Amino acid sequence: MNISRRAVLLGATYGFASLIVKPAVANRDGVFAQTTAATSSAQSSRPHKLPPLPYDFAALEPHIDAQTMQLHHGKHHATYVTRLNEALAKHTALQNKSPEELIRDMNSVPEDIRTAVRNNGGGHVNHTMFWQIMKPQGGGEPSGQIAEVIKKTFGGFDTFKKQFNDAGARQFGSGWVWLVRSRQGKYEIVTTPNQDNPVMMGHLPILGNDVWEHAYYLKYQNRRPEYLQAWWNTVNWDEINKRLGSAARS
Ligand code: MN3
Repeated sequence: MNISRRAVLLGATYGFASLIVKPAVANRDGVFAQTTAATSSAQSSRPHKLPPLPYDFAALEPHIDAQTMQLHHGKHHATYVTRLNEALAKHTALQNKSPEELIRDMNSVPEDIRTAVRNNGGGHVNHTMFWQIMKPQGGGEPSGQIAEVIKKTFGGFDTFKKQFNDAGARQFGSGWVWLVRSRQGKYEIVTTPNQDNPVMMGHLPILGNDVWEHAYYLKYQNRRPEYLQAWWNTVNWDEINKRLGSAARS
């Protein structure tokens, strides 16, 4: 009885979520569902782990300083992972979901841990992307498919950067600024508060910059626009092109 009642409740919740989120991700959800069912024990993502930084702490100097990277990865991101695992400890049904799956359908997460998963699952997903879309000796002009998207959508890289940086500078308090592919397939700049990720709104994040003070304060203090400008010198366009390819297929 408990099981069937729970199924009904989950179904109702899921149905509600699907009104909001489904159109852009229906195929991908279908694929995920099959994969999870077939290989749930082998593919358990619990406990979630802090991914290693793909370069040295000092590798993004002078644009992002080594101490900021060390604290940002080793303390801030690590804490999101720890707290996500704590939140999921009593919810075995959620333990085989990837962090992305968890946050994509927040309504399916039990209410008692929903805020914790939103903040810490979001923090884990956001930072995992963030380390990957930067690299030593990065930056320069965009290349490949992302260059075409930027030119077609914004007219050119300079205009895109200006709009992105302005949005990041205007984000009040802590949050992120993103380039997303919307549910309608349009490319847009959006901002999110706290550790919210665009998938919570049905968008697919192509790239994003962290505008929490912990991302820049040691070097830039209150000069967030200066950090936003310098950040482009770290961007890994190859990785962003990979993300764009995945988004276009979903
Ligand atoms: Mn951060």
